[in-house]
Amino acid sequence: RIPQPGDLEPIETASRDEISALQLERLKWSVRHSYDNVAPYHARCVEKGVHPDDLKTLADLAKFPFMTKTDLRDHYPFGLFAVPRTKLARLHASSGTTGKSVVVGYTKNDIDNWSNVVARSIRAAGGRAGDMVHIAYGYGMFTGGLGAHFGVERAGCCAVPMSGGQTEKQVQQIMDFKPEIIMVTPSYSLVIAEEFERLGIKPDEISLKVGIFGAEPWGQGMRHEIERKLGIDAIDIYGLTEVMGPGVACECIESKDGPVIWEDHFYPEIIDPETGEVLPDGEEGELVFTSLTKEAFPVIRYRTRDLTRLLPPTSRSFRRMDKITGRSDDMLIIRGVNVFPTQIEEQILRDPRLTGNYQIVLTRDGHMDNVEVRCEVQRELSGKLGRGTIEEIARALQHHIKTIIGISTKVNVMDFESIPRTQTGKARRVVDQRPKQ
Ligand code: ADP
Ligand code: K
Repeated sequence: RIPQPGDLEPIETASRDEISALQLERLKWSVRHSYDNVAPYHARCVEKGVHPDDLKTLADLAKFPFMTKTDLRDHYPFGLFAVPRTKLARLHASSGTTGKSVVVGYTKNDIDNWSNVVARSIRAAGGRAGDMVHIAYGYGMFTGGLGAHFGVERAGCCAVPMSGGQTEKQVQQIMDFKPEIIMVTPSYSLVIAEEFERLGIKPDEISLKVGIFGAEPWGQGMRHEIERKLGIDAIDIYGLTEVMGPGVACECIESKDGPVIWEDHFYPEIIDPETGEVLPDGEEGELVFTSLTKEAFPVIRYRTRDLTRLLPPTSRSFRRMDKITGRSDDMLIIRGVNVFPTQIEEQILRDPRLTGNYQIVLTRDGHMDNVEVRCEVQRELSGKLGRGTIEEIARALQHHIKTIIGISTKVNVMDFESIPRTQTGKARRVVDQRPKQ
């Protein structure tokens, strides 16, 4: 399923000079477009004493102000749109994992560009025209379902618009229709995989070859778990509503070394989240995006709050991003130690007896934060392990979390399916029961 040179668009293998030249030309247009058409952005630039004419090189972008999620909320619903409402073709809203949702808009050209980058992502993941794609991302205001859908059709594939939920029906349909590809959140893919297990269907009896997973953080351990349970290649797709939706970046099946950023449409920077200073490639910080072609909802230096690094090109001419370690607001500070749920996930999945379903429950006892890690044994072991083995699993995990992450936890190894499953997409990994400050 590795794409051949003829399957790629010329820009995917262009020289870095060609890419930079295209980026600069588009960047100038995008900054000018925001400045001229988005009043709050104009005001922000005036306040900072910068003008679109100051943009002579890509590095000059650092002089321009940031945009944050708060800006979107402050100008809810349409205050940051750059086109009149008669030019809009569609609205979406963020799923609101954190706080109130935000609304974004697209022109017909925006939908066209979005479809193209999702189609490119599907090809990068090993999809080809003629494939059937089971889409289990939620349809609706969430960008996942419809974003994937239009890309699937653009790639010349057949879309199965299943949406989330109804797990038994998902599995039945996959068995009946035999799609080659599934697009879904990693956490819901595990729920689907468990339903196959329950029915006694083996990975090699499942038609799926490739899964394209995004919308939430997931680590290498989770990748291996999903690949093993569904018998597929698991590919990472990244995106966010404010910048467009899924398909801002996607991994290539031949290298599986982090999502390739579609840099001809989205210009990435990594900044120090404290100082706002731009960091060199390779250093970890907050990912910031500037849209290069968007008409309805351009974003200039939008702070994603996602933490990662920029990596050099490998399978394509574009740079890659490392797996997201977490978003800055997902970060737990536990007795002074910064912890991301995915770090705990990684330790859990070192033990093949445990599933990728877990929950971190935080409580407070006086001034002490207590952390309970709830995890589950695999279906075939459920109810069959002795007390001693369960305790041994818990002790080993506790020890790994302590020595590698540096926090003391109480580990609760539970029966299979003790932890609630997501039906609609993103898993709820952290249950914070600490009193609000
Ligand atoms: P919300 O902010 O309400 O969750 P979105 O659905 O737009 O709304 O979610 C976008 C966010 O989802 C990203 O900023 C990132 O934190 C997360 N995300 C999306 N894709 C991935 C991925 N492949 N890996 C890790 N995190 C991801
Ligand atoms: K999210």
